[in-house]
Amino acid sequence: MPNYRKPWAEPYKIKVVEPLKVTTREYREEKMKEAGYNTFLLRSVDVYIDLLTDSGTTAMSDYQWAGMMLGDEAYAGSKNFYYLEDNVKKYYGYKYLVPTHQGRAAEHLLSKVMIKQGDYVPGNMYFTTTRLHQELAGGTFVDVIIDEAHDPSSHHPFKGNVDLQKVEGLIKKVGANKIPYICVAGTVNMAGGQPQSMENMKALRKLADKHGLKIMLDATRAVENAYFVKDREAGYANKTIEEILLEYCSLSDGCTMSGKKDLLVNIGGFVAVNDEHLFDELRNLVVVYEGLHTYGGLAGRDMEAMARGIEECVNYDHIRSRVEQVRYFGQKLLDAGVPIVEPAGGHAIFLDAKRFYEHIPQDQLPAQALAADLYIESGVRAMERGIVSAGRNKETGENNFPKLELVRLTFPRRVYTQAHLDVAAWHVEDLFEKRHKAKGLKFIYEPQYLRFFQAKFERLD
Ligand code: PLI
Repeated sequence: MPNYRKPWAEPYKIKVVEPLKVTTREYREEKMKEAGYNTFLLRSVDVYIDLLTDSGTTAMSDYQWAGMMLGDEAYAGSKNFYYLEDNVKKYYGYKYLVPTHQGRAAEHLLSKVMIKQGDYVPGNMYFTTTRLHQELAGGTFVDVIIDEAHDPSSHHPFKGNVDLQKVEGLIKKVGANKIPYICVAGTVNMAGGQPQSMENMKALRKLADKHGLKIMLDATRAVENAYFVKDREAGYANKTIEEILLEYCSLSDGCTMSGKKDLLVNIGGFVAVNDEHLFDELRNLVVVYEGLHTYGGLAGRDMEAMARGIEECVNYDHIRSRVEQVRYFGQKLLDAGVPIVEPAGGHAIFLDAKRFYEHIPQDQLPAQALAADLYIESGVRAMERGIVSAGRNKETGENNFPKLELVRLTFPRRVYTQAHLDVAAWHVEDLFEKRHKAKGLKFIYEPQYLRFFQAKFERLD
């Protein structure tokens, strides 16, 4: 037997390729300046390895592409909708489905239907679009994630867990009638792609039942969460991903979904619930904002691809390679002493900009600067997840100062090979060695909503 670790490989082979453009440092410096030091404003043709997001950037399988040809583009009652509905029931367990064009559209509908002015919505850390829709509907988001989630060096295996005492505290303070639902995500994107344990979700269910509260799941990466439960939680090693996913969802009353992540599609989402009355309201509202309730802003072919994506994403070999690829990248950085959020998350590795650029204070936007510098040095595109993403306080208008000041390197599903990961890791390590030269940034343009997408910056001298 060889004396090295048994290797694993991506469980697919490549049938179609898309060439990558290699550019010079001078070219990228110019492009970054033009983009106002915001990686969202770069053109993707100028990017070498694109780790901006895992959202909609998936490579679909031949099975999904074949399904695209079976799109039933009827305005009403498309057969692809019924297939999707069957698969949502079978794999996620929810009774009623309302398709939407993507995740934030599902959040929009759910928030509008469930939240009233003056309500409070507890959640295991905010997500940008989720919180904004809750706020636009008149609610106030309250973070109830465990404290370890805000500590990038904590090795807690389930940093996505809800702190039940924080939820109890909120119920005591505002009363259960001011809480339309508890919003739970697994995995938790902004915490570093960290999972929630089944034990924690079960305990939360008990607490919610005691107070007559609903739990709404952000199931966008619930399959990745299921992989972590199987890998880390006692009693789950011999259960299938399908079994774990069903059990997890059964502890909630419904979900919002961005199909652009776990479900391996380039566009699509849905909201799914068990309560018939709530379904009725959602189905009524979807026709206002998205389209008829049997397409919700999607083409028939998109629903077909998503239905097939559900079947593929629960495959153990797929989800293992997906999460292990991320872990592999994280381990390379750790071995080189680069500060990252630990343990590695499900979809991304998050650089800890507070430790990476120790000399840049948070109000000089160290994570934004780090993402810009990484692009200039290497052509690798990442994303800020710190003070810029956290936006301003809805009442005072002051900047929110999140404890986590991160740069996210996010891995599209089935797109890059281990060699791409090696190249990207090498560049991060190289930048870490030169970190002392880095300078901060300041805003020169700040949009009102979700400012990180379109803001522009200038270098500080
Ligand atoms: O990008 P959407 O509208 O399909 O989905 C919004 C959304 C909801 N929940 C979670 C946990 C997300 O991660 C999410 C979108 N995430 C993006 C775009 C990302 O880059 O992480």
